[in-house]
Amino acid sequence: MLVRESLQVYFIMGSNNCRGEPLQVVEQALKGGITMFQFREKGSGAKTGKEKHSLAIKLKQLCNHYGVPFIVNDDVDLAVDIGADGVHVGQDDEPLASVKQRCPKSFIIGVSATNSTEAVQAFQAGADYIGAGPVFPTSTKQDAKLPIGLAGLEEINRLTGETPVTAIGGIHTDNAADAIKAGADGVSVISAISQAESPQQAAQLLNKLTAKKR
Ligand code: TZP
Ligand code: MG
Repeated sequence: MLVRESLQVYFIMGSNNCRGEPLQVVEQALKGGITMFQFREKGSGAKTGKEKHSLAIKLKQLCNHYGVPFIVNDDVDLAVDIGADGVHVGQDDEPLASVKQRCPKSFIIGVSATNSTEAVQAFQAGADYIGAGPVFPTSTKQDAKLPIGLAGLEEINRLTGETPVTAIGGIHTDNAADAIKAGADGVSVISAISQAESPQQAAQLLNKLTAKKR
């Protein structure tokens, strides 16, 4: 599947983001129709070392079973080691050129951009997709930059040519469709699914709200 299509409902999660058991939450999200998954194990209480490695492998197997790409946040070594489908890096992580050198050609490599300058840099450096945001206020990421709003998202879309863009930050079922209208290829969410009463239903609804006539 093309990266653009896989971005439709991009669920991002670490063990400290969910109410229930991580494997169960991700399986429900997969059943509901997420189209990409990112393992983002960071922040207080996050697993490290062997525990992180072992959870990553289990989640990767689960995603493989549902045919959904499994992306690792930040940790290029882990992504390569376990044969993930890709890796996602932020502005303060390893530079894209070096990440590309260390990863298989088939890897999907995503880059975060918090403004249009960063987005254009990521586009020029050959990112496979750009995570643009935060679009709306979020309490999930403590050090998140100021929200760029739908206007900021539109601008990033306009300046980054054919590079697929996913909207991130404060995206829920009430504003997911607006992000698509602003030109995003899909939405990236943590709490909208991980904290939902039913992660499966939340994923299902997000899938409906972001479906485009392709
Ligand atoms: N990057 C920008 S905002 C954000 C990340 C990882 C957090 C998104 O979490 P939520 O709960 O979907 O607002
Ligand atoms: Mg990062």
